[in-house]
Amino acid sequence: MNATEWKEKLSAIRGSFSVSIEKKPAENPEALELHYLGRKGELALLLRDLKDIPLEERKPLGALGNAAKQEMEAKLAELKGSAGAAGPVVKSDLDLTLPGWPYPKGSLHPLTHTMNRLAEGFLKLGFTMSDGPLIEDDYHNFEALNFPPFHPARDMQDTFYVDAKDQAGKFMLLRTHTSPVQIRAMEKQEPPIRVFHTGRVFRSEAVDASHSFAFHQIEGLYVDKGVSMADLKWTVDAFMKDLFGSGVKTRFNPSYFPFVEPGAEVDMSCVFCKGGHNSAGRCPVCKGTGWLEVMGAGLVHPNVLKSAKYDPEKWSGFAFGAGIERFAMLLYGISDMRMLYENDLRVLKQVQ
Ligand code: 2NL
Repeated sequence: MNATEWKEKLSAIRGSFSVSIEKKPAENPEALELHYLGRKGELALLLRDLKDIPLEERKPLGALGNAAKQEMEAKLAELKGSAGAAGPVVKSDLDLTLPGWPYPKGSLHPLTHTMNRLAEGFLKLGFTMSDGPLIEDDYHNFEALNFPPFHPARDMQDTFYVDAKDQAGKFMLLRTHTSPVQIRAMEKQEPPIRVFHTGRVFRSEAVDASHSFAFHQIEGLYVDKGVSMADLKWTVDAFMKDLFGSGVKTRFNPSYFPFVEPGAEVDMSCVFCKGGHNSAGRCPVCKGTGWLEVMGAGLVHPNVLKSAKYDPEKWSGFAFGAGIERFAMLLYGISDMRMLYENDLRVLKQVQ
Protein backbone atom coordinates (compact mmCIF):
# COMPACT_ATOMS: atom_id res chain seq x y z
CA MET A 1 0.00 0.00 0.00
CA ASN A 2 1.34 3.47 -0.89
CA ALA A 3 0.66 6.75 0.87
CA THR A 4 -2.17 7.77 -1.51
CA GLU A 5 -3.96 4.48 -1.13
CA TRP A 6 -3.58 4.75 2.67
CA LYS A 7 -5.18 8.22 2.71
CA GLU A 8 -8.08 7.00 0.55
CA LYS A 9 -8.66 4.08 2.92
CA LEU A 10 -8.64 6.44 5.93
CA SER A 11 -11.19 8.74 4.37
CA ALA A 12 -13.40 5.71 3.50
CA ILE A 13 -13.32 4.61 7.17
CA ARG A 14 -14.14 8.17 8.36
CA GLY A 15 -16.99 8.31 5.85
CA SER A 16 -18.62 5.07 6.90
CA PHE A 17 -18.10 6.00 10.59
CA SER A 18 -19.90 9.28 10.16
CA VAL A 19 -22.79 7.57 8.36
CA SER A 20 -23.09 5.11 11.29
CA ILE A 21 -22.89 7.77 13.98
CA GLU A 22 -25.57 9.95 12.38
CA LYS A 23 -28.07 7.10 12.09
CA LYS A 24 -31.56 7.55 13.66
CA PRO A 25 -32.37 5.64 15.80
CA ALA A 26 -28.78 5.67 17.06
CA GLU A 27 -26.69 2.54 16.87
CA ASN A 28 -25.25 0.99 20.01
CA PRO A 29 -22.15 3.18 20.78
CA GLU A 30 -20.26 0.22 22.32
CA ALA A 31 -20.62 -1.79 19.11
CA LEU A 32 -19.46 1.18 16.99
CA GLU A 33 -16.46 1.70 19.25
CA LEU A 34 -15.45 -1.93 18.91
CA HIS A 35 -15.89 -1.92 15.14
CA TYR A 36 -13.85 1.24 14.44
CA LEU A 37 -11.57 1.83 17.42
CA GLY A 38 -11.18 -1.60 18.99
CA ARG A 39 -7.87 -3.48 19.04
CA LYS A 40 -8.88 -5.25 15.85
CA GLY A 41 -11.04 -2.36 14.68
CA GLU A 42 -10.80 -0.82 11.21
CA LEU A 43 -8.65 2.13 12.30
CA ALA A 44 -6.22 -0.01 14.32
CA LEU A 45 -5.66 -2.29 11.32
CA LEU A 46 -5.03 0.69 9.04
CA LEU A 47 -2.55 2.22 11.49
CA ARG A 48 -0.72 -1.12 11.54
CA ASP A 49 -0.35 -0.91 7.73
CA LEU A 50 1.79 2.26 8.18
CA LYS A 51 4.85 0.05 8.67
CA ASP A 52 4.86 -0.75 4.93
CA ILE A 53 5.11 2.93 4.02
CA PRO A 54 8.52 4.65 3.78
CA LEU A 55 9.49 6.44 7.01
CA GLU A 56 9.54 10.00 5.57
CA GLU A 57 5.91 9.67 4.30
CA ARG A 58 4.74 7.86 7.38
CA LYS A 59 4.89 10.79 9.83
CA PRO A 60 2.16 13.06 8.37
CA LEU A 61 -0.05 9.97 7.76
CA GLY A 62 0.29 8.96 11.41
CA ALA A 63 -0.80 12.47 12.44
CA LEU A 64 -3.83 12.21 10.12
CA GLY A 65 -4.74 8.81 11.59
CA ASN A 66 -4.50 10.08 15.17
CA ALA A 67 -6.63 13.14 14.36
CA ALA A 68 -9.31 10.83 12.88
CA LYS A 69 -9.15 8.64 15.98
CA GLN A 70 -9.64 11.63 18.33
CA GLU A 71 -12.55 12.90 16.26
CA MET A 72 -14.24 9.49 16.32
CA GLU A 73 -13.71 9.15 20.08
CA ALA A 74 -15.28 12.58 20.67
CA LYS A 75 -18.32 11.70 18.56
CA LEU A 76 -18.76 8.37 20.36
CA ALA A 77 -18.59 10.08 23.78
CA GLU A 78 -21.28 12.49 22.63
CA LEU A 79 -23.52 9.60 21.49
CA LYS A 80 -23.08 7.79 24.82
CA GLY A 81 -23.99 10.94 26.73
CA SER A 82 -27.28 11.35 24.86
CA ALA A 83 -28.17 7.64 24.93
CA GLY A 84 -30.28 7.99 28.11
CA ALA A 85 -32.45 10.67 26.52
CA ALA A 86 -32.80 9.52 22.94
CA GLY A 87 -31.38 6.09 22.33
CA PRO A 88 -31.60 2.71 24.05
CA VAL A 89 -30.80 2.62 27.78
CA VAL A 90 -27.26 1.33 28.07
CA LYS A 91 -26.31 2.32 31.56
CA SER A 92 -28.65 3.84 34.15
CA ASP A 93 -29.28 4.31 37.85
CA LEU A 94 -32.19 1.84 37.71
CA ASP A 95 -31.69 -0.77 40.46
CA LEU A 96 -33.45 -3.90 39.29
CA THR A 97 -32.74 -5.69 42.58
CA LEU A 98 -35.09 -3.40 44.57
CA PRO A 99 -38.44 -4.98 45.62
CA GLY A 100 -41.39 -4.00 43.38
CA TRP A 101 -44.34 -1.79 44.37
CA PRO A 102 -47.12 -3.86 45.99
CA TYR A 103 -49.94 -4.09 43.44
CA PRO A 104 -53.37 -4.30 45.14
CA LYS A 105 -55.29 -7.38 44.04
CA GLY A 106 -59.02 -7.24 43.44
CA SER A 107 -61.29 -9.64 45.30
CA LEU A 108 -64.77 -11.08 44.99
CA HIS A 109 -67.60 -9.31 46.79
CA PRO A 110 -68.74 -11.47 49.77
CA LEU A 111 -72.16 -11.80 48.10
CA THR A 112 -70.64 -12.93 44.79
CA HIS A 113 -68.49 -15.44 46.64
CA THR A 114 -71.52 -16.75 48.54
CA MET A 115 -73.52 -17.05 45.30
CA ASN A 116 -70.64 -18.95 43.66
CA ARG A 117 -70.48 -21.37 46.57
CA LEU A 118 -74.25 -21.93 46.50
CA ALA A 119 -74.12 -22.51 42.74
CA GLU A 120 -71.29 -25.05 43.13
CA GLY A 121 -73.33 -26.91 45.77
CA PHE A 122 -76.37 -27.21 43.48
CA LEU A 123 -74.39 -28.08 40.35
CA LYS A 124 -72.88 -30.97 42.37
CA LEU A 125 -76.40 -32.22 43.18
CA GLY A 126 -77.30 -32.34 39.47
CA PHE A 127 -79.20 -29.01 39.24
CA THR A 128 -78.82 -26.83 36.13
CA MET A 129 -78.46 -23.03 36.38
CA SER A 130 -81.41 -21.12 34.92
CA ASP A 131 -81.79 -17.39 34.22
CA GLY A 132 -84.53 -14.85 33.59
CA PRO A 133 -85.29 -11.10 33.35
CA LEU A 134 -85.23 -8.63 36.28
CA ILE A 135 -88.23 -6.77 34.84
CA GLU A 136 -91.16 -9.18 34.86
CA ASP A 137 -94.82 -9.27 33.99
CA ASP A 138 -97.62 -9.91 36.51
CA TYR A 139 -98.22 -13.38 35.11
CA HIS A 140 -94.72 -14.81 35.78
CA ASN A 141 -94.15 -13.00 39.10
CA PHE A 142 -97.61 -13.59 40.64
CA GLU A 143 -100.40 -15.26 38.64
CA ALA A 144 -98.55 -18.43 37.58
CA LEU A 145 -97.39 -18.78 41.19
CA ASN A 146 -100.97 -19.04 42.51
CA PHE A 147 -101.15 -15.53 43.99
CA PRO A 148 -104.85 -14.52 44.08
CA PRO A 149 -105.68 -11.27 42.17
CA PHE A 150 -105.82 -9.09 45.30
CA HIS A 151 -102.93 -10.62 47.24
CA PRO A 152 -101.18 -7.90 49.33
CA ALA A 153 -97.77 -8.68 47.72
CA ARG A 154 -99.15 -7.08 44.51
CA ASP A 155 -99.71 -3.84 46.43
CA MET A 156 -97.72 -0.76 45.40
CA GLN A 157 -96.46 -0.67 48.99
CA ASP A 158 -94.57 -3.94 48.41
CA THR A 159 -93.76 -4.09 44.69
CA PHE A 160 -91.90 -1.64 42.43
CA TYR A 161 -93.92 -1.12 39.26
CA VAL A 162 -92.38 0.09 35.99
CA ASP A 163 -93.98 2.66 33.66
CA ALA A 164 -94.63 0.09 30.91
CA LYS A 165 -97.43 -2.40 30.31
CA ASP A 166 -97.39 -6.06 29.25
CA GLN A 167 -99.59 -7.66 26.55
CA ALA A 168 -102.41 -8.13 29.09
CA GLY A 169 -102.39 -4.38 29.79
CA LYS A 170 -100.88 -4.81 33.26
CA PHE A 171 -97.95 -2.80 34.56
CA MET A 172 -94.55 -4.49 34.39
CA LEU A 173 -92.65 -4.79 37.67
CA LEU A 174 -89.24 -5.50 39.19
CA ARG A 175 -89.36 -9.16 40.15
CA THR A 176 -90.08 -9.54 43.88
CA HIS A 177 -88.57 -13.05 44.07
CA THR A 178 -86.62 -15.49 41.87
CA SER A 179 -89.64 -17.80 41.37
CA PRO A 180 -90.59 -16.36 37.92
CA VAL A 181 -87.25 -17.72 36.63
CA GLN A 182 -88.44 -21.24 37.55
CA ILE A 183 -91.83 -20.66 35.88
CA ARG A 184 -89.99 -19.67 32.69
CA ALA A 185 -87.74 -22.75 32.99
CA MET A 186 -90.83 -25.00 33.20
CA GLU A 187 -92.37 -23.27 30.14
CA LYS A 188 -89.22 -24.11 28.18
CA GLN A 189 -88.64 -27.65 29.43
CA GLU A 190 -90.78 -30.75 29.94
CA PRO A 191 -90.41 -32.62 33.25
CA PRO A 192 -88.30 -34.08 34.77
CA ILE A 193 -86.59 -30.77 35.55
CA ARG A 194 -83.99 -29.82 38.15
CA VAL A 195 -82.98 -26.13 38.06
CA PHE A 196 -81.74 -23.35 40.34
CA HIS A 197 -81.18 -19.64 40.03
CA THR A 198 -79.29 -17.00 42.03
CA GLY A 199 -80.00 -13.34 41.36
CA ARG A 200 -81.36 -9.92 42.37
CA VAL A 201 -84.88 -9.25 43.56
CA PHE A 202 -86.60 -5.98 44.52
CA ARG A 203 -89.14 -5.02 47.15
CA SER A 204 -90.46 -1.64 48.22
CA GLU A 205 -89.14 -1.82 51.76
CA ALA A 206 -87.45 0.49 54.25
CA VAL A 207 -83.76 -0.28 54.69
CA ASP A 208 -82.55 -1.49 58.09
CA ALA A 209 -80.03 -3.99 59.53
CA SER A 210 -81.90 -6.95 58.02
CA HIS A 211 -83.85 -5.44 55.07
CA SER A 212 -82.97 -3.92 51.72
CA PHE A 213 -85.03 -2.78 48.70
CA ALA A 214 -82.71 -4.77 46.41
CA PHE A 215 -81.33 -8.08 47.60
CA HIS A 216 -80.44 -11.55 46.33
CA GLN A 217 -82.13 -14.92 46.43
CA ILE A 218 -81.34 -18.50 45.56
CA GLU A 219 -84.20 -20.66 44.46
CA GLY A 220 -84.34 -24.29 43.38
CA LEU A 221 -86.99 -26.47 41.76
CA TYR A 222 -87.17 -30.22 41.14
CA VAL A 223 -90.12 -31.85 39.34
CA ASP A 224 -90.20 -35.56 38.59
CA LYS A 225 -92.35 -38.67 39.23
CA GLY A 226 -92.94 -39.27 42.96
CA VAL A 227 -90.95 -36.35 44.41
CA SER A 228 -91.80 -36.02 48.13
CA MET A 229 -91.10 -33.93 51.25
CA ALA A 230 -88.44 -36.55 52.12
CA ASP A 231 -86.50 -35.65 48.92
CA LEU A 232 -86.82 -31.97 49.84
CA LYS A 233 -85.60 -32.58 53.40
CA TRP A 234 -82.56 -34.57 52.19
CA THR A 235 -81.62 -31.99 49.52
CA VAL A 236 -81.93 -29.00 51.88
CA ASP A 237 -79.95 -30.82 54.59
CA ALA A 238 -77.17 -31.83 52.15
CA PHE A 239 -76.90 -28.29 50.83
CA MET A 240 -76.77 -26.68 54.29
CA LYS A 241 -74.05 -29.14 55.35
CA ASP A 242 -72.10 -28.33 52.16
CA LEU A 243 -72.25 -24.61 52.98
CA PHE A 244 -71.77 -24.58 56.77
CA GLY A 245 -70.13 -27.92 57.54
CA SER A 246 -71.29 -31.45 58.36
CA GLY A 247 -72.10 -30.54 62.00
CA VAL A 248 -75.09 -28.45 60.94
CA LYS A 249 -78.64 -29.76 61.59
CA THR A 250 -81.84 -28.69 59.82
CA ARG A 251 -85.50 -28.81 60.89
CA PHE A 252 -88.79 -28.00 59.13
CA ASN A 253 -91.68 -25.99 60.63
CA PRO A 254 -95.06 -25.79 58.86
CA SER A 255 -95.54 -22.51 56.97
CA TYR A 256 -97.53 -20.95 54.14
CA PHE A 257 -96.55 -19.72 50.67
CA PRO A 258 -99.21 -19.51 47.90
CA PHE A 259 -97.02 -21.55 45.48
CA VAL A 260 -96.45 -24.64 47.67
CA GLU A 261 -98.55 -27.18 49.57
CA PRO A 262 -97.47 -28.23 52.11
CA GLY A 263 -95.12 -25.35 52.87
CA ALA A 264 -92.29 -25.19 55.39
CA GLU A 265 -89.82 -22.84 56.98
CA VAL A 266 -86.35 -24.34 57.28
CA ASP A 267 -84.26 -23.73 60.39
CA MET A 268 -80.58 -24.59 60.74
CA SER A 269 -78.77 -25.10 64.03
CA CYS A 270 -77.07 -21.84 65.10
CA VAL A 271 -73.50 -21.76 63.77
CA PHE A 272 -72.39 -19.33 66.47
CA CYS A 273 -73.46 -20.96 69.75
CA LYS A 274 -74.47 -24.54 68.90
CA GLY A 275 -77.31 -24.75 71.41
CA GLY A 276 -78.58 -21.29 72.39
CA HIS A 277 -76.02 -20.40 75.04
CA ASN A 278 -72.29 -19.85 75.15
CA SER A 279 -69.82 -18.77 77.82
CA ALA A 280 -70.95 -15.14 77.41
CA GLY A 281 -74.62 -16.00 78.02
CA ARG A 282 -77.58 -15.98 75.60
CA CYS A 283 -76.47 -16.09 71.91
CA PRO A 284 -77.44 -12.76 70.24
CA VAL A 285 -77.67 -14.29 66.75
CA CYS A 286 -80.29 -17.01 67.48
CA LYS A 287 -81.64 -15.19 70.59
CA GLY A 288 -80.96 -18.26 72.67
CA THR A 289 -83.18 -20.61 70.64
CA GLY A 290 -80.27 -22.53 69.08
CA TRP A 291 -81.96 -22.25 65.64
CA LEU A 292 -81.82 -19.81 62.72
CA GLU A 293 -84.56 -19.50 60.09
CA VAL A 294 -82.79 -19.65 56.71
CA MET A 295 -85.26 -20.56 53.96
CA GLY A 296 -88.75 -21.34 52.79
CA ALA A 297 -89.67 -24.52 50.94
CA GLY A 298 -92.44 -26.96 50.08
CA LEU A 299 -94.04 -29.17 47.45
CA VAL A 300 -95.00 -27.29 44.30
CA HIS A 301 -98.71 -26.36 44.40
CA PRO A 302 -100.83 -28.26 41.79
CA ASN A 303 -102.03 -24.89 40.40
CA VAL A 304 -98.40 -23.89 39.71
CA LEU A 305 -97.74 -27.21 37.91
CA LYS A 306 -100.91 -26.63 35.86
CA SER A 307 -99.87 -23.12 34.81
CA ALA A 308 -96.65 -24.67 33.44
CA LYS A 309 -98.78 -27.29 31.61
CA TYR A 310 -97.36 -30.07 33.81
CA ASP A 311 -100.01 -32.68 34.77
CA PRO A 312 -100.24 -32.66 38.62
CA GLU A 313 -101.66 -36.22 38.53
CA LYS A 314 -98.46 -37.41 36.89
CA TRP A 315 -95.73 -35.14 38.30
CA SER A 316 -94.83 -33.72 41.67
CA GLY A 317 -92.00 -31.46 42.76
CA PHE A 318 -90.33 -29.53 45.52
CA ALA A 319 -89.06 -25.95 45.57
CA PHE A 320 -87.19 -23.76 48.01
CA GLY A 321 -86.05 -20.17 48.24
CA ALA A 322 -83.57 -18.37 50.47
CA GLY A 323 -82.01 -14.94 50.92
CA ILE A 324 -78.33 -14.87 49.96
CA GLU A 325 -77.51 -11.84 52.15
CA ARG A 326 -78.51 -13.87 55.20
CA PHE A 327 -76.11 -16.69 54.22
CA ALA A 328 -73.28 -14.21 53.53
CA MET A 329 -73.86 -12.56 56.93
CA LEU A 330 -73.72 -15.93 58.71
CA LEU A 331 -70.64 -17.06 56.73
CA TYR A 332 -68.68 -13.86 57.37
CA GLY A 333 -70.07 -12.93 60.79
CA ILE A 334 -71.65 -9.69 59.50
CA SER A 335 -74.39 -8.36 61.79
CA ASP A 336 -75.81 -5.53 59.64
CA MET A 337 -76.94 -6.15 56.03
CA ARG A 338 -76.05 -2.57 55.04
CA MET A 339 -72.36 -3.46 55.42
CA LEU A 340 -72.76 -5.62 52.29
CA TYR A 341 -73.68 -2.58 50.18
CA GLU A 342 -71.34 0.11 51.54
CA ASN A 343 -68.17 -1.23 49.85
CA ASP A 344 -66.01 -0.64 52.93
CA LEU A 345 -62.66 -2.23 51.98
CA ARG A 346 -62.44 -3.92 55.40
CA VAL A 347 -65.54 -5.92 54.44
CA LEU A 348 -64.62 -6.42 50.77
CA LYS A 349 -61.08 -7.63 51.48
CA GLN A 350 -62.29 -10.57 53.56
CA VAL A 351 -62.69 -12.70 50.44
CA GLN A 352 -59.93 -13.67 48.06
C1 2NL B 1 -88.53 -17.72 50.86
C2 2NL B 1 -89.46 -18.72 50.32
C3 2NL B 1 -89.80 -20.20 48.53
C4 2NL B 1 -90.39 -21.39 46.56
C5 2NL B 1 -89.73 -20.34 47.16
C6 2NL B 1 -91.20 -22.03 44.32
C7 2NL B 1 -91.03 -21.86 42.99
C8 2NL B 1 -91.91 -22.48 42.12
C9 2NL B 1 -92.90 -23.22 42.59
C10 2NL B 1 -93.04 -23.36 43.95
CL1 2NL B 1 -91.73 -22.25 40.45
N1 2NL B 1 -92.21 -22.77 44.78
N2 2NL B 1 -90.34 -21.45 45.18
C11 2NL B 1 -91.10 -22.29 47.33
C12 2NL B 1 -91.15 -22.11 48.69
C13 2NL B 1 -90.50 -21.06 49.31
O1 2NL B 1 -89.10 -19.12 49.06
O2 2NL B 1 -88.61 -17.38 52.00
N3 2NL B 1 -87.61 -17.22 50.04
C14 2NL B 1 -86.65 -16.27 50.48
